[in-house]
Amino acid sequence: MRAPLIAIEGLDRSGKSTQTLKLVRRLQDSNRSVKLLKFPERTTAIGKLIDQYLKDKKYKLSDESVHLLFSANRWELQDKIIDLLTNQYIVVVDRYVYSGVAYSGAKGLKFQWCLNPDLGMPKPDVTIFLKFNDMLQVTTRSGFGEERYEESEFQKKVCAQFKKFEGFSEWHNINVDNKSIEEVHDEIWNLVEPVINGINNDIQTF
Ligand code: T5A
Ligand code: NA
Repeated sequence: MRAPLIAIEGLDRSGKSTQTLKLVRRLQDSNRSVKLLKFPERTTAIGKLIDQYLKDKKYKLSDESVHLLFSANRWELQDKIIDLLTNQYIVVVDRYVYSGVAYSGAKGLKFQWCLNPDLGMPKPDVTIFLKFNDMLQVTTRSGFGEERYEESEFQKKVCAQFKKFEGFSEWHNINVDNKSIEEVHDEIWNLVEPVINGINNDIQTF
C-alpha cells in the first residue's frame, strides 16, 4: 500500500494554487499525511534559472534548453516524491509533466520529444485539468500578464496541447468557467476521494 500522487493542471491563473491549497487542507482535516509540491520549484539551482527566465521576458534561452530545465527541475524532486508516496504521504503537485509538454508543444516542439525527458518520472494516479471553455475568462484573472506566456493567443495554443492528454487514463477535465472556488473544490474532491485511502499497485511511471 502506498499513498496516491495527485496532479492539478491548468492554464496560467486558472486557480491551481488556490485549489491545491484547499485540497491539501481538506486532506489534513481528514487526518491524512499530505505534501504539496509546486512546479516549477523555483528555489533549487535549476529553479532559480527558470524563475529568472519567466520573470524577465528578454532573458534569452532556446526553447529546447528551457524545456530540459523544466524537466530537470522535476527530476531534482523525483526521489523525494517516491519517498513520500512510499511513506504514505499523499503528494499533491501544482503543475507537473503535462505542463512541461504543453507549454513547449505550444512553441512548436514535438509531443514525443517533449515527453521523453520525463519518461521514468512517477505518474499521477489522478490528474485534474482546470479547463476554461471560454478562453477570455483566463485573461481577466488577477495577475494575468505579469509573466512570460501570459498572453491569450499563446494560452489558446497551450490549451490545445493539453487536449492531447485526454486519452490518458488518469486525466480528468473540470470546467471552471463562472464557477466559484468552492464549486471547483467540490468537483476536485469528488475525483480525489476514491483514492485517499491508498493505492494497491506500485508507483507507475511515465
Ligand atoms: N511551465 C511550467 C512550463 O513552461 N513548463 C513546465 O514544465 C512547468 C512546470 C509558471 C510558468 O511556467 C510554465 C507555465 C507557467 O506559464 P506557475 O508558477 O505555475 O508556472 O504560474 P501560474 O500558472 O501563472 O501560477 P499562478 O500561481 O499564477 O496561477 P494559478 O495557481 O493557476 O492561479 P491562482 O490560484 O493563483 O489564482 C489566480 C487568481 O484567480 C483567482 C485567485 O484568487 C487569484 O487571484 N481565482 C478565482 N477567481 C474567480 N473564480 C475562481 N474560481 C477562482 N479561482 C482562483
Ligand atoms: Na504565470
